[in-house]
Amino acid sequence: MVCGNNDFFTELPGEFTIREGKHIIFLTHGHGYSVYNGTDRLIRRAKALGADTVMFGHTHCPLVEYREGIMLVNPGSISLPRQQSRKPTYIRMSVEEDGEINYRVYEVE
Ligand SMILES: [Mn+2]
Repeated sequence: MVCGNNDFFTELPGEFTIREGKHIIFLTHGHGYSVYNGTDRLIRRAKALGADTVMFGHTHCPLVEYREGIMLVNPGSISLPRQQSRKPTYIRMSVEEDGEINYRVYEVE
């Protein structure tokens, strides 16, 4: 877990990277990277950290998109979805035996 913009009394880290399967994943809530204005800053930070995947939140809009060599992953929100459909979403991540990772967005009906 990482600290969000409303987590005022927490020891959670603001961001970190982990290795999973074949990938290096950069985790951040995203509010420090202007994610409402796009993912350019997230991508730049991921590249600087040597990561190939970014997991973030903050927008409450689900996203699984491969751009500029970086996999961008946002599960959206179960409680306060903000994408057009306003359907609660989450992501299931599966790490395959060969180390590849698949992400799939699920909508809660
Ligand atoms: Mn937020």
